[in-house]
Amino acid sequence: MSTATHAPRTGFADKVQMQHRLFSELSSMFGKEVPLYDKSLLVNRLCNRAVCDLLGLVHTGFSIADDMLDKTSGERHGAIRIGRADEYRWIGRLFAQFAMEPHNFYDMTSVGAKSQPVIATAFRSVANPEHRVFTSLLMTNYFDPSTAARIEGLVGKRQVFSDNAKRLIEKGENEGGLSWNDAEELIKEGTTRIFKWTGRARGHGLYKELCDGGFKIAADIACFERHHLNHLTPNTFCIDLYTSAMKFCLGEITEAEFASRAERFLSRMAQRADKHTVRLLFRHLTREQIDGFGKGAASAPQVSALAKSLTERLKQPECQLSKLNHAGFKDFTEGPSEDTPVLLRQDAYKALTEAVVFTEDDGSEIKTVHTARFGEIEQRGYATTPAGRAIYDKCLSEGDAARDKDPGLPKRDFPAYEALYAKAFTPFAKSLDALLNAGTVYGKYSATPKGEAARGTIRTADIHELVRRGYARVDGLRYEDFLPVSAAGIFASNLSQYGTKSTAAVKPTYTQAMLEEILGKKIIDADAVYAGMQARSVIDTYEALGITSLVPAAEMASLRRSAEVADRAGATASEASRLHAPALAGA
Ligand code: OOG
Ligand code: NI
Repeated sequence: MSTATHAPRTGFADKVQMQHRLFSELSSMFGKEVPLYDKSLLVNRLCNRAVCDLLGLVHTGFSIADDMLDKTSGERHGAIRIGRADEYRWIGRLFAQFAMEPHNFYDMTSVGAKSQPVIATAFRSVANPEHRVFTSLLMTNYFDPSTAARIEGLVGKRQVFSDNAKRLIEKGENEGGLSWNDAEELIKEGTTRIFKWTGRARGHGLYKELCDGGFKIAADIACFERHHLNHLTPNTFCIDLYTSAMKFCLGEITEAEFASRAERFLSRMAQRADKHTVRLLFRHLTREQIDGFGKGAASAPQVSALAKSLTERLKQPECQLSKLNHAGFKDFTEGPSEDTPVLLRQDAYKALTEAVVFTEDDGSEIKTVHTARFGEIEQRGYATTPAGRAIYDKCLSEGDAARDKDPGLPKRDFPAYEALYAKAFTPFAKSLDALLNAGTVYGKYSATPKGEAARGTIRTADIHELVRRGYARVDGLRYEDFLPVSAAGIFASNLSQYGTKSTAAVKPTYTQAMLEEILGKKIIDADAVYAGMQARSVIDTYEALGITSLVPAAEMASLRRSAEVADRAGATASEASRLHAPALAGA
């Protein structure tokens, strides 16, 4: 397995900085392709600014400059869908040049009614990722042999990676990096060719058959000429505020309704946003900076004023989105309930209907439309342990079932819907400390000066007790990946099309090993890395406090085994270097 070696060597561009440049350029490309996306970034920035103003009241001394706000709001994930195994391997090699490695295997062919004919992994940095790309591969043997052959015939003819792009990737591999000139050229290959939407397609007959059969995803892959970005998802500090703002700007809810929601969301944020929340949202701030903030408060009139001023700002002409091409916003947010800060919450405006031109084999052209690309938003919470994930899965299915009984509720009475959905998630603790104590999320521990001063007198190695006594402190680990079920929901709900069954005589079984073979490298198990990061931090804390001898040998050995997984993947190094790297990501 390759490790994430992105320390800048002489003459080479830093791979993480290259990654920021790539995503900044992809965002500009996508903003030109999809005006609604471009405008939604402005809505996101205005909402995030309102959240920051609120946090400045609650935590005195907290403030965020515009460039930092843009950088933090500018974290993104993209989604692409690939048609051929050899293309998939090139994609893996391309992302490796940007220090992005495959994390987790997602078998979308076996998620029940939401199944799709694709398997996937997500490319991201191992340590402190800011960007990710969910990358699917179409499985043609999910289909009957004749459809499979027709799909293969179409995708077999295209060349997505130019010879120049391949040459640059090979150069980067052979030499261990790229100069900034080469890096910029490779980024340009991405934004002018590999990920670009051209609106040109082939095989209209197959296209229609696939769409009519419920396989819009397959049609989106098989008939188009590039790995066009399906969506590019920015990061929000308060997804409820953002989604309501989008609904207001799209004309789906009234100004009065938005203003009242904004007030409600901001005031509950004021109550809940403790120092851990600030740490989760703003990872460029050090623990010391956050500890230095004073305890303030946001009074009801202050919250109300913030909500009013945000409402006014959203009324500017730039935020009038209803005139743009759109298909409305989803009715509810995917993921945990709004009061449960784990994993991630996602929402979206629905897939747009865009003009396309099919060129047929005889050279004739068919002008029609295609509906695939949508606009997503996300807010990330803490990474769950396997125990936490099991609780999540159970809560999710209860929440889904409750919603399915009254699908009109989110639109009819949003607060009632929120309460109904939150009820399903009551088994989850709501604060970081409670989540950690319950063993449902991962944390990163460190010794405090008070703990170091107490060396020699400490009689417990219970990590939670050490935190309670002030000898250690903890940060939550942010969840950096995707959810198979939520990802399937994302595929399905934005297309107004549910999943589809295999049309092969027997549905094939797909494994992680198959995708690793295609990639030519191992896929990193993200859960093992989260567990390893926690284990490494616990070991370091014990050592700093001089209490390693209090820990049973078997437990210590198991911690070390776990920590080695994270060390090997490169997840426990280089945090300091990243945090001090200059910000390059644009809006
Ligand atoms: C990818 C869907 C997965 C997410 O956010 O869960 C995804 C796709 O639509 O191609 O992006
Ligand atoms: Ni997505």
